[in-house]
Amino acid sequence: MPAMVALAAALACRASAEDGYRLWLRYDRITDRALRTGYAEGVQKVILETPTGADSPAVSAARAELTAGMRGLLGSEVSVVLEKSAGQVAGAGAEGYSLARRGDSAVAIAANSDAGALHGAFALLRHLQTHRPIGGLAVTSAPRIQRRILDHWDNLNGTVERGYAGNSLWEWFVLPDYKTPRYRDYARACASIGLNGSVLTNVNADTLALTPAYLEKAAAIAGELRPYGIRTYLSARFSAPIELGGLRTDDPLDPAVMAWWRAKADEIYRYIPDFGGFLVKANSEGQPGPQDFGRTHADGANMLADALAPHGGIVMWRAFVYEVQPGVDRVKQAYREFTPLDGRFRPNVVVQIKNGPLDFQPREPFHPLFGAMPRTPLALELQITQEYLGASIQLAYLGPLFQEALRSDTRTRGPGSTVARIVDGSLDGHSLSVIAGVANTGKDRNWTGHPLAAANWYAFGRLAWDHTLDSGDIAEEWTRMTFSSDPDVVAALGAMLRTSRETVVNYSMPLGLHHIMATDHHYGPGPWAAAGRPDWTPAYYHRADEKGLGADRTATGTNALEEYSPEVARAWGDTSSCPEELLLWFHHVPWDYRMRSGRILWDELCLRYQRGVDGVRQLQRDWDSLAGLVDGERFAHVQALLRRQERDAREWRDACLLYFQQFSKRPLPGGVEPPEHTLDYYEAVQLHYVPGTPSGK
Ligand code: GCW
Repeated sequence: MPAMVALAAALACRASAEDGYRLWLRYDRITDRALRTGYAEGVQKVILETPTGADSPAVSAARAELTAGMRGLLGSEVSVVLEKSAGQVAGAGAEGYSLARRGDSAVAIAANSDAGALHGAFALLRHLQTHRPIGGLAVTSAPRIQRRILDHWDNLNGTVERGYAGNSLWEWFVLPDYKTPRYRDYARACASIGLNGSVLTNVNADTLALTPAYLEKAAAIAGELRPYGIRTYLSARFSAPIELGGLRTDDPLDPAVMAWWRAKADEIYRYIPDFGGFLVKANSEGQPGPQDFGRTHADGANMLADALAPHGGIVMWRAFVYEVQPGVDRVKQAYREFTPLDGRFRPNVVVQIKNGPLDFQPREPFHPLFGAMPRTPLALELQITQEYLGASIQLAYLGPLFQEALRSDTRTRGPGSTVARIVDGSLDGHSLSVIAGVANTGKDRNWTGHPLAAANWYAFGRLAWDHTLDSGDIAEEWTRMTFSSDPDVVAALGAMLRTSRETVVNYSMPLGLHHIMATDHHYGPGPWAAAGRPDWTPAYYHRADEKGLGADRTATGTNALEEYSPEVARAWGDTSSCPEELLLWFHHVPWDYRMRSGRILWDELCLRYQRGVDGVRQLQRDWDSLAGLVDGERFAHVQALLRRQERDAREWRDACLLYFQQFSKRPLPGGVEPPEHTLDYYEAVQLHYVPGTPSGK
């Protein structure tokens, strides 16, 4: 081959090798020779100990992964053998595993199920990928939450609501005939971080998904996910009996409606024998539901639950409900609707609640329903896709947000009544437990758009498996697996990931501000925006006036605090003990209020916005320091996106400060850069065709 052609081929090969497709499952050769040799000697053989000791799709997936992984990481062949385990593996639960040395040259992965063995295989590979010692290898791990699910807001036409990584992964039109290899790779990625379920379709549901033709397609996807222990679920549109069945009603207490759903459930299980169940958005944002017939959420959920129960399916009934009700704060409504129903749901129903009472804002207090329905299993819904944190254009590592949500102490049953313990069922003794993350995946070659956004998928899975893990440690693990274990890379990228979410909070909605984004597409600032409904209008939330800023949710205001435990309400109800991060969520605070820094609110607000911009510049410096230490393709991509993020951050700062300055009538304090344009300029900014936007203008 002529030299130039060879060079071009080599470059092309290198470039495509680092396009992000392999995610954290890269298995590139470990360059540290001593380490590699040590691993190769210590892991010549892997023994999979399972209850049957027999082959199965999950076992062969584990074998394939170990073989490819070891070959890649170590350049050596590993022999994988099966053994029947002697008895229960203590501490491994149904899906967990234990890893231990067997003599000098083998490792045993013991599990109580084949899925557990697969999880163990991924754990062993992770162990090596992150360069941990294998000397005294002794790890036992089991998931704390039973169902760990990705919710895809994917539409049957291929678009993804709030999806920023291209079209849907599911190629409905060519299914069931063609099954892209991506389905397997998706399943591998999910299984490798401990996930075990996928809701394929958007909660703003299309009844077409429940027709035989589409069930056949869904069954084809289910078949690809199954070997990796990933169960398939679908969203269900409540009006399906009318739309598909030709019934005159969807009244959940109507025997014909019940019979229709029973027959539909039976049909689904004929296509997908291990179907997980339904996710339902009802009587929310225009979706049909039981209230259309004067029935309750419990009536609706129970009717579906009864249809699924004979097959072992569950209903995940969302609590994301709000209607314009004069005098009732939007953030109070779900609590008012759902708490009276506690104890009235079937055992195979979970009520699925977003982390905060509003809608996935950059920071929210925990949702007051957590702890308020002890007789009902409550699922936590987190948003992995960055609807309000810069889409897949801005870097926001969400591990800290997820951790903050999970560790929030509701105090409803004394100290330690954390959201995590409510969700995992341990606080109230529930056996059904669910955690869901709204996926950020799409057909982009690198799966998640921003080359660093896959860290959010990763962090969700790891925390869903074990909510006691630290999000900073998870960031480091992901960095090592996805980029490199070079200490400079680990330090710089680790710092970027750890700080990025707070940086986004600072330049967009600091100090508890919320819902001040642009209408509809939600990308960029819009505190002035005037949408139709009052509760879609930023002023409903920021309440800026000449006196001050923030929503009064104390007893003198909407009293949303009354929905929290007395301890929490007391602490948050007083500006002096309310965390400053939540101050403007709960209080209307005078512009000259003295903050803990000694500065007045206005000055502090300005400096927070500036800190956000400075934070992005720090991200840029950190990333630039990695030139030559990470591959050129991802380096250039992230560098370009950070440039855009810096511009976006300045726009947020300038637009919001100019807007709020109309009310505060105070100058910008020292240290805050003067705005580039006038307020009119920012108010006139119009973005078009922002990805992931339902109306798509
Ligand atoms: O966050 C809002 C989104 C909607 C979404 C809705 C929900 C799927 O803007 O796009 O609809 O929440 O969670 O149901």
